Amino acid sequence: MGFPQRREFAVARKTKKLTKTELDRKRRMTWWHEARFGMFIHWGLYSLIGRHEWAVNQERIPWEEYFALADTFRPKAGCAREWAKLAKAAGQKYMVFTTRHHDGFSMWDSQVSECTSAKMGPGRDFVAEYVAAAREQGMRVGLYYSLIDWHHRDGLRCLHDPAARRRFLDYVQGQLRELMSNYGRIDILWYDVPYPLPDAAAWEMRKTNNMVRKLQPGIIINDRGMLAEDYTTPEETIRAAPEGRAWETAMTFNGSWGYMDTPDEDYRDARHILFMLQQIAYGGGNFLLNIGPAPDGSVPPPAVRRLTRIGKWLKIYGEAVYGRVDRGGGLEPLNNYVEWTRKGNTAYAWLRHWPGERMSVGYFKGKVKRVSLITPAGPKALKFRHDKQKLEMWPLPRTCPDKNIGYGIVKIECASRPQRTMVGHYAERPLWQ
Ligand code: H79
Repeated sequence: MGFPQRREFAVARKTKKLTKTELDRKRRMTWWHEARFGMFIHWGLYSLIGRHEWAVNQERIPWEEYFALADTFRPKAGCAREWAKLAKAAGQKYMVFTTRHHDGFSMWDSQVSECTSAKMGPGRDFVAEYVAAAREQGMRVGLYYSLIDWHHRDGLRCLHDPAARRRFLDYVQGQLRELMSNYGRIDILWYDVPYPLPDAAAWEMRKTNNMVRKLQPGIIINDRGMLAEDYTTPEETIRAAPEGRAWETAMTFNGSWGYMDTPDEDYRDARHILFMLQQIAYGGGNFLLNIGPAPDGSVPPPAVRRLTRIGKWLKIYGEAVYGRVDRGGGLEPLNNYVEWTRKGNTAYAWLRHWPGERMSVGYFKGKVKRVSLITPAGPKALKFRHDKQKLEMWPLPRTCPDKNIGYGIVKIECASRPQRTMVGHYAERPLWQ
């Protein structure tokens, strides 16, 4: 697993003058940065197989057999509402739903395909259900769309046959037009796997994204359509994009995007998710955490349990995560148990091991104004003493006030930018290299 490259978290240089394109991007990305944490949902025919969303490809399952699964795809009513409620309870602020994955099964009433959830088995428009549910819970709405299509007759032929490419692009553009026209406001378009065509020109991506933006003026588009667009998308890893570039880590809970009934211990646990959320926030990124609902639409209990605990934690400590968290830099971890996020002149110390009744942070710089311990009952002022060597804070309770996940937050408000580096003492070195 990778972690942000601390050395890359340099402090923002003097703000250069932004071009209009950059300024527009900055404006439309504001809510997204402040939201920080989103829910990814992979759900489709592959969920009925329950062995990863690539099963049809990897196991060479015949198409007739695969699409026959649609006949038994009978999810319960209102499942999308369950996901949206769970996302809200988890403290997630946006959702991204697989409208069509690589298998070519469209989860809405697409007019340009025969393989849809409306025409086949379920007889339902899941995109419509999802969008309504997300909106109802106050979530921003994202749509995932796979460019690769394993099932479409021109999905591979498009590489060598111009007529096939025309048909395939008409299909892709037709589907995107439907998604961008028929479901009200869409906040995010999350492309995936631009295979097999070699470049953006072959995909007609400029034209397509112009159409998308014309239909959805505020939309944010990811970088998987062979154009950089609005943000970079590391998958199953945490790696910061260069300064000035937005990024989002998409991650599974248990190693599969589609439903897979793995044992509880295969799920990344709540403490680790929080650790990753902190790492990502420190690096100025977003976290899109996936669930793979079961065929009936229910969310696997291990994911529900973890998301619920994380949401309970974020209700109390969310200010260290949401809003105008600055890309970090210069706040080095204290051994392996205190990490940081920063908002302007305020540093949040994330304690995943409790130090006892006093806390001492060596090499801390910045004019400290106020220190408080965040607790479920609200903030509690701490005494502090700060000299060249260290910042000392007390009285802390004997044990971590967070009985839910055992992750505490101490808020250090300063009159200047807080910093903790060991330059001049020991060479600065990233912890994870
Ligand atoms: O939807 C989830 C995954 O199914 C999908 N992205 C997440 C969000 C995905 N995961 N891994 N991959 C896709 C692998 C992609 C492999 C590719 Fe290729 C490399 C596609 C194109 C280049 C190998 C070579 C497979 C096709 C050609």
